[in-house]
Amino acid sequence: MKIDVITLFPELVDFPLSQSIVGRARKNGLLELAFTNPREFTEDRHKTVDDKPYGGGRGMVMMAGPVYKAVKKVSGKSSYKILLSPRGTPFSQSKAAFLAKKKRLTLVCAHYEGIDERISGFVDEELSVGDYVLTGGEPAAVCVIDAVARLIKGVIKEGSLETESFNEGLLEAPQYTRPSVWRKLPVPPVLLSGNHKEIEKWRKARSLEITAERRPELLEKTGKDR
Ligand code: 21W
Repeated sequence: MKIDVITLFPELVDFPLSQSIVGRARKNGLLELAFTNPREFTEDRHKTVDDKPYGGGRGMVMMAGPVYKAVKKVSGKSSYKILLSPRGTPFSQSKAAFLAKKKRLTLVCAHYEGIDERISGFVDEELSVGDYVLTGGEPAAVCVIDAVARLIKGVIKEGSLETESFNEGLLEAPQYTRPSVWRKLPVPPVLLSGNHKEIEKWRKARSLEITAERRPELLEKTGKDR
């Protein structure tokens, strides 16, 4: 898969995705990232990419022109275009799975107080990564790319994905590793028992318990037929 990222701050996206699993995927050629800076598509001496909002208000708004030119330069009809926006629809695991099927993506990152609204007609959809305010779309692009990259075949070990499907919409049971007692805190004995049936039962129970406690809306979503 190739992903084009349109951003004024390519390093904010490039570096976090040069490490660990995604970094390896890029080295292996399973994922190609390319960065395009709207500043390269300005006409004036000062390379202006933003201006004051019409109607007044604080901050600066990114101009549609340079962003539009950057998008047109990198992505033909074949690329699925996403604008990262705090007003977008919520990003999710199912959206990641949908995007992982695409051959090419273009992610557009806003900065400052967002991009001129008229850019929205030139993207396929707008995504948000949650109800909190970021300084720009770059950390959101990192989240989306990371979640999509690990679904590309060969990026992580076969089998790690299949059982997952976001744990059937529930939160996962807690995990433990060595030592079996740490600061007087023991690992739940069932996990040391070797009884795989009991372990499975314990995990399912903890999973339901912790989901009911922390994210009750996840139980309602898929029903309680578990
Ligand atoms: C933050 C852009 C706030 C626009 C004054 C009057 C992309 C994001 C972003 C940003 C505003 C995502 C205003 C979750 C996010 C993003 C930068 C709004 C409007 N100012 N997901 N009106 N949270 N954030 N400013 O912030 O670009 S996806």
